[in-house]
Amino acid sequence: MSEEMYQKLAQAVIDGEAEDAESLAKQALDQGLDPLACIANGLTKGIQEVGELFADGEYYLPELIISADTMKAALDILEPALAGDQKREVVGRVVIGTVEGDLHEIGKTLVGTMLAANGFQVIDIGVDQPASEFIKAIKENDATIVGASALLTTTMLQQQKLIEAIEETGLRKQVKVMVGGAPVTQSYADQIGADGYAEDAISAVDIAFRLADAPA
Ligand code: B1M
Repeated sequence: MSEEMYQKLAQAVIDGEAEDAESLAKQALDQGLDPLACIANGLTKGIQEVGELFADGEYYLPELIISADTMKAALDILEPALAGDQKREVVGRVVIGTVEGDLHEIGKTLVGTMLAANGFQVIDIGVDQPASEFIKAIKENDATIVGASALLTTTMLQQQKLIEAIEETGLRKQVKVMVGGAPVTQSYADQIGADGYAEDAISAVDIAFRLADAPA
């Protein structure tokens, strides 16, 4: 039954049917399905397929936008169920955002939701954020971890610029840097001097616990 639901959720994203996606997300919760599994095995599979259709020239920008909006509509229903799962004391304060020049928000938001669900206080500064905004938020919130997401090969360079800017402002000892996003790899993270790299939202939680020096 769950496999069928995952496939329906994926298809709704591929077809850009937001109302279907919302009602499927509600049904999935009513049926007691794990919201994280619905996101990972349903919605994410769908948006990945959309990415491939776009790369193959079968989908254009409007379809990409409609499918992304469809995924967000279903996430709006599933994410609160994730966040309600686990309540703990605040483990650390994380400033998270997507780097300058990059408008991709879904993965970054999902990582933020998973961190919040696992006891981190998350300050999400949004997309297309220059290093100066990350730094402002780190200072204002006395953050211990900063998370920078990048989905484009062109914008992942901004993650390095962010680390350099943090060093220049003398905050490097106070804050650990975690990077992620589809084109980012562990070796790139090592190369730019990041403290942690996570491939997906689940491993981001483990990495954040390690960076916070707290037991998972
Ligand atoms: Co864009 N886009 N896009 N796009 N888009 C990609 C990334 C692309 C791979 C599609 C493709 O060609 N196959 C391609 C990048 C190519 C490249 O650089 N190598 C691409 C392109 C080219 C573009 C434009 C340039 C298209 C154009 O205008 N011609 C343009 C750029 C705009 C800009 O940013 N300046 C563009 C625009 C868009 C939309 C705005 C239409 C839309 C985003 C809408 C939105 O977010 N509100 C969009 C979408 C939806 C995609 C794809 C299809 C899906 C991205 C997504 O949401 N995935 C994407 C193809 C793909 O990724 N397969 C694509 C689902 C999400 C859950 O996964 O974001 O990877 P993801 O996040 C994961 C992990 O990466 C990780 O955990 C998350 C959860 O598991 N993670 C972190 C992410 N951030 C992390 C941070 C961490 C740790 C882990 O620590 C801090």
